[in-house]
Amino acid sequence: MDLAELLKLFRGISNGGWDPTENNFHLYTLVLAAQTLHSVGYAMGIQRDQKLAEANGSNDPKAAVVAYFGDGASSEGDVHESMVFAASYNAPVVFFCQNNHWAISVPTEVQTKVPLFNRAKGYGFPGIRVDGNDVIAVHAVTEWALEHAREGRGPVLIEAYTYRVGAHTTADDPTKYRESAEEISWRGKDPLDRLEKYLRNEGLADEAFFEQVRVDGDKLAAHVRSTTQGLQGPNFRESFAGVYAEPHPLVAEELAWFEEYSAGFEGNEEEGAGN
Ligand SMILES: Cc1ncc(C[n+]2csc(CCOP(=O)(O)OP(=O)(O)O)c2C)c(N)n1
Ligand SMILES: [Mg+2]
Repeated sequence: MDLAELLKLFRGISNGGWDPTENNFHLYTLVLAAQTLHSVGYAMGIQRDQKLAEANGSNDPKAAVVAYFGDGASSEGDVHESMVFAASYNAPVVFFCQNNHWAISVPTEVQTKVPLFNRAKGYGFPGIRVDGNDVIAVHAVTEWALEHAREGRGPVLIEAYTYRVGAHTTADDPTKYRESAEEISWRGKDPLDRLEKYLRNEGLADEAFFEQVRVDGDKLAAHVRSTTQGLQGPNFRESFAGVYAEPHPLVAEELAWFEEYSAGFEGNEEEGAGN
């Protein structure tokens, strides 16, 4: 999907923003780890649909779900519950934990006393640690895990071992809680540089290819910048309209209050209070 479309959510302009069915890509949840529960529920739905389809003689390719979450998110109860359910129902789901060593200022050692992939053993399904800075290895492991899930062999936990070289957000200052030496050593393992070196060494891509990648990248960046900068402020009425499918008196009451409150911002844009 268009990255600029996705950034509407980050700008607070949209509560979701895209149609999950269009690209088979679900909406983000800002509530850490909630997506693992959604994924297992969805995977259990797939499982039931497939049983019905097979009973009706269908030979359609089988589907599975991948749920992405961080090392910090792995401490949430939601992850535990979803792994219990995934194992109990042998759900076609791949849990992909991006262990980038940090959850804002909290290091992974605080989140877990064992390597994260080992947790899968306790739930009764395979757990694999992969070098998260090795693009090809991550792709291969994900493909294997998805095939495992699609074939009805149950869930898999992948731990992609990597590092967050930058700050968590623009409001975060990593110099307050970690040594820059750690950052520098991981910068040397940059996955893109590494892939480029590999492709060059193996003679799999020539200079023209890398030049094209640079041109495409610059074009995409320019598109994302101009589209994002051109986005209008949020329409707060949409937030109220999306709470329930049917009108609800309490929502209507709260919207009326908010409209009155917004109207108090004399001289500002109509949407001023919603920004
Ligand atoms: C349930 C919940 N608690 C707290 C937060 C605030 N929060 C946002 S990101 C974050 C850290 C996430 O760390 P990690 O899962 O390691 O993901 P990373 O940012 O490293 O990709 C926290 C605590 C939240 N969004 N949801
Ligand atoms: Mg993290």
